Amino acid sequence: MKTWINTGAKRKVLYEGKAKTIYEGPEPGTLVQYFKDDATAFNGEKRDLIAGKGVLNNRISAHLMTKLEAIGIPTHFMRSLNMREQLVRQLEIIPVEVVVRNIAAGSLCKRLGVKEGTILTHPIVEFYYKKDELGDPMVNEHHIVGFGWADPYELEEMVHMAWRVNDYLNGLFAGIGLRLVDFKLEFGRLYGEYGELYILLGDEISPDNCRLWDAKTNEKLDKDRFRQDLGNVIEAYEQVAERLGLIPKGGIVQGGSINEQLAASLGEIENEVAEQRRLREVNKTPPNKPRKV
Ligand code: AIR
Repeated sequence: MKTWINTGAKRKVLYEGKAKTIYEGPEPGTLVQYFKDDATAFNGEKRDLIAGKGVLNNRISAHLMTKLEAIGIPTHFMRSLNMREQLVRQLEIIPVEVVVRNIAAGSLCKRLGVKEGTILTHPIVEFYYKKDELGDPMVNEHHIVGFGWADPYELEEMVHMAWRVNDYLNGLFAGIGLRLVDFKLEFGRLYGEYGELYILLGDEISPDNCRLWDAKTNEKLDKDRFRQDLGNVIEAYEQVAERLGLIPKGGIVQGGSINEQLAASLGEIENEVAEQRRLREVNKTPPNKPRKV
């Protein structure tokens, strides 16, 4: 299905993030997520451009969200529009990041002195308050409910979904020789045609917010290559996309720039299950106005 989309200069920017720009979507209740090549770490202190990262993350996230939707985890992803953009449902963002850890790495090691690579026999769920000015501080269930960021039912649903995502992605990545070390999820609210509330997975799932290690060598194939100056950042992202079968062998970035023609020729990814979801916002579109789908 092709979507009318205004790629001209007049399209309204709703939010300018560190790695993505959010534009107004083609119909009410939708947004366009544009994946930039910008990479930042340590709350934006370290930054660089990594040619092709946006294209790879757009594709990887579209694929993983579609897979999750197919096992009954509702996501905001509707379909990819082009190599850098995807159409998503507009959600009421819940300002909480949910992190799941299977293997110790990153801030867990720093905070608790655990050795990197330690297998966590009981995977750990952590919460962070989404607030750049404060550097996304760690919080617990009481902060989330007490400050009204989410109610107890919503929180339970988010944690339940995070466990399911962890189980599913662990298996999916194991099948292509990768260890899912940890990842971060974001959620939002959506109201159905009868006013019922859905909690949907939002944001993206990509090597920008998952730690992925090669199962045999433990080589890091994620954003830690950038954070820790390990080099070959784009090659690592390409490795993940290639193993998922999303780009041809040899990659789409050559000599520091993306092969636009090759990238544009990759098929678009569509989340058919999500497209069928009946929602209040979309149904509010006046019937006499031609739908641009
Ligand atoms: N994450 C957390 N905030 C932003 C991101 N991308 C992700 C990291 C890592 C996991 O959450 O990419 O996969 C845990 O991060 P950390 O820094 O708390 O160890």
